Formats: sequence, structure tokens, C-alpha cells
Amino acid sequence: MPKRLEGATRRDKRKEVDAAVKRVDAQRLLGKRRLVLVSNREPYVRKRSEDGQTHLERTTGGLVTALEPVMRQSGGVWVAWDPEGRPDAEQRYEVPGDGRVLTVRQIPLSSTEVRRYYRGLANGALWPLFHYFIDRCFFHEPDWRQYVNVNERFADAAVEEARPGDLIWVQDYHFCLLPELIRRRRGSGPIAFFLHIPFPAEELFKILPWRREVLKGLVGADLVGFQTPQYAGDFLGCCDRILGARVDHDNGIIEWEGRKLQAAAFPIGIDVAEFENLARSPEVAERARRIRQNLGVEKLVLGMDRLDYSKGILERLHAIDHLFRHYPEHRGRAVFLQVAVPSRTQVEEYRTLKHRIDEMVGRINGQYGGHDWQPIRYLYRSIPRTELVAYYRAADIALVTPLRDGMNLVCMEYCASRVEGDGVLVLSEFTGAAEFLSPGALLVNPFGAETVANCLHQALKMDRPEAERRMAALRKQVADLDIAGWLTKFLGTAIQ
Ligand code: ADQ
Repeated sequence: MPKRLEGATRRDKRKEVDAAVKRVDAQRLLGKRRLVLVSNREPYVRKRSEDGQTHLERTTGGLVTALEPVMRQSGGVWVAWDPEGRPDAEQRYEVPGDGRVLTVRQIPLSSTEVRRYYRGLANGALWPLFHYFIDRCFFHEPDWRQYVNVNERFADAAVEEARPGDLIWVQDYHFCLLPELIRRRRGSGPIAFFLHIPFPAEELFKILPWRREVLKGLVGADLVGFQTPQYAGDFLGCCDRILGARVDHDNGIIEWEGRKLQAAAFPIGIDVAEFENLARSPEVAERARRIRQNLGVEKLVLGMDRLDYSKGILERLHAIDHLFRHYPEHRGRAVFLQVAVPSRTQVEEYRTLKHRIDEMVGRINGQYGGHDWQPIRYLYRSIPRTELVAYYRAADIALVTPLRDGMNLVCMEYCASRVEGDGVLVLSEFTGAAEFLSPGALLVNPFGAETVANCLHQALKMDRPEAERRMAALRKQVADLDIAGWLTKFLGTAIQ
């Protein structure tokens, strides 16, 4: 029997969930099917409250917020890694709430599996390769074997959970082999896959020693979704020329082993209403005012990222250095605030990166700062949603300069939070989001410190009418990309 964890409903923000339920009609989309979702990350974390009771807290992030009501309406099962579980103890638990039951099936991993499948193949080979960092890739056969092994374990669990006709939806690069493994075990029933990160150009993808295996795994799905048409096109090219499948490039149809499947772009968005409502709340407005007051400058430039080399934080700091050196008029007037949420902290490379960022912040502050003004403020922590939105409200400019990013939600969250209609977005042209936000954003090549500094200077000097014009275009685009629409389109296509 699944165990129930006490007290979850108390902490759960039911109102938010109910609002989202209204926008995504799971019953209309799925009919009697349930949704069985597989993701690496668990959607809930267990917290102990002061009275000693364990309760569940939903992890932050648009995907979980948008999916939870759909999963619940369909009585769905979420299969995910249990990072705290003992390797031999698989668990299932129900998430209390209104309506039908949502079950989480947890898959614990051994330390070898974590090292080789998660840190090794997923984050030491696929993540850097798909983000174009060839020199950071490590291709080890033992890592690959564990990747296969873990994908097989997840396939067993997903198939065990799924009833005939249920939609199994696999998320992201941790599980590229899963669609085919599920198909082999299950025979019929729809399978969908969505890649949150970029899919690389063929010349890069070719580098992967297990390129055919990965493609074969993915084409086991009925629908493979990508963030942008560019990534979908690159995938189709690889299926055509590396796998040897028959490909209709115009319609995104692949024929493989007597079956047809579709590959297409489904650009993800954010829960726009959630950000707008938070930004409009008096608490957030007051907090934003205080943030500005404490910084005591005319202009606040904000960076907000997971601490990951793909986000280009070090390169951004070089640009800040360049800005204060070559445009001294901003000294004492502008502050760059970087908030970085710790990420993959057990990986040596991420620890080194943190070290280098710490050093660089110290060096720039030492060089230009004084008693009354420091050019950079740096927070290394995860911050609650309300605080996040307060920073977005407080910032005149969002500096979003990843070296490569599947989509990037931070830039959309910033625009949705600019309820007064001003603010400037400086956005890397190597994000998926750049394909959709170019009319309003200042697009920039994040690799050139001088280029970014010049662009930032332009943003700092931009007059309000231009900023408002640009922000109006951005807010419209962000509203069109709302997460509810994404979910509706994806699920609608997956069960056609
Ligand atoms: P990420 O690489 O995590 O996502 P992103 O899309 O920017 O990148 O999402 C980051 C999330 O973390 C945002 O929702 C943001 O609010 C939050 N966040 C950032 N800094 C934070 C902080 N200091 N404290 C708390 N929260 C913070 C992957 C892909 C992306 C893709 C998404 C969704 O790499 O390209 O856009 O999935 O598909």
C-alpha cells in the first residue's frame, strides 16, 4: 500500500493549483487515460515541521506547478529518482489533495549509479555536448553502461505503473533511451518525450560515441518535443543521416522500423499569471522598494541563474569589468546583482566554477569599489518565489547571457514581473528564448565581454519610452508562451 505523508495539504498552495486546473482541462485532453510521467527530479521534497510532522512541499518551477493538477485530474503516477532513498527500497506515496489521487513512485539509485549515470553520462557527457561544450565532455564506457542500466530500471517502473492506453511522458536528457525501452516492454500505448535542453547540430551530435543508440532510444516515442524549431530540425537531420530513418523534414515525420512518429517544437513558457499576481502584491512591491533603497543606486542590473557553466556567469562578470573600466560614468550609479542558486554541488567542475566566480567578484569589487559603493553584489543561494519576483521588480535591467540554453525561463519571468511596463532585457542570442523574444530584447553574443558591455551601456542609457515599447512587445510574447498553452498543445498532440 502506498503510504500517505501527513500534513501536505496544509502547506500546499491549493489556490494556485485550482487556478491552473481551470486553465488546462486534463479530462478533455486525456479522456480516461492517465498520465504517467518520468523525470529525474522528484516533484516534492519532504520537510519536517516544528511539530515534528513530515510534510510534502512541491518543488518550485513552472513545470511541476503546471503538471500537478493535470496529473491529479488524470489520477496519474510520477516516476522519479529518490535522492534520499536506500538503493534497495523503492517507495510509492500518494500526494494528498482534492480530486483524484496523484502517486509518486520513487526510484532510489546506488552511489555507483549516481556517479556514473547522473554525474557521468547525463551531466558529464550529454549536458556539455548538447550545450556545445565539447572540451567538458567525458565519454566513459562504464558511465554509458550505468546510463543504460538506470534507463532500464525506470522503463520497468513506468511500464509497471501504466495501464493500457495511458500516456507515458518522459522528460529530458537523463532518459533518452527510455522511449524505446518502454516500447519494447509495453507493445502499444502512447509514449511522448520532451527535451528541455538544446538538441545540438549534427556535426556536434556525431561526436557522441553512442549517437545511434541515443537516436534509437528517442525514436521509440510517438512524439518527440523540442524547445525550438531549430532543435527539432537538427534532430530530424540526425535521424535522417546518422540513423538512416526515412524523414519528412517539412512535416517533422520520421519513419522507423515500420512506425511513424512526429518531432516538433513546443516552446515552453511560464505561469504568467502567477508572476504577474505576485509582482502586483503590495508585499512584493514594498520588498522591491526596499531592495532598491538598500542598494542606494540609480540603476540595478540583475543576473539570476543556477550556478552552471552554461549560464555564462564568468563571462558576464568579464563584461561587468569591461563596463566599469570603459564607461566610468556608471561607477557609483549602477550595481550588478548576481543571484546564483547552488547546483550540482557534488560535481568538482561546479565547485571550481563557484570558486572562480567568488574570486572574480572580489577582484572587480576591489578594483572599482569603495566605502559607499560596490559594483557587484553576489548572493549564492536559492531564494523564495516572492523574493525572486521582488528582485525582478526592482531591477532596471535583466542581464540574461547564457552561452547556450534550451529555452531560459528567467528572462520570461522578468518580463512577466514588469507589471509597470518598463525594464530592459539583455538576452543572449544562444538561448532558445531569443527565437521568440527578439522583437523586444537587446540580443547579444555572450562570448564577447566588450559586446556585452556595449549592449549593457545601451540598456543603461535607454530612455523610458523605448524601454516601454520594447517591454510591451516582450510581455505579449511571454503571454503567448504561457505554460498552460504549452501543456495543452503538447498533450493534445501526444494523444492524437
Ligand atoms: P534551467 O537550466 O534550470 O532549466 P531556466 O529555464 O532559466 O534554466 O530555469 C531556472 C529556474 O530557476 C527559473 O524558474 C528561476 O526562477 C529559478 N531560479 C534561478 N535562480 C534562482 C535562485 N537564486 N533562487 C530560486 N530560484 C531560482 C532547464 C533548461 C532551460 C529550460 C528549462 C525549462 O536548461 O533551458 O528553459 O529547463 O524547460
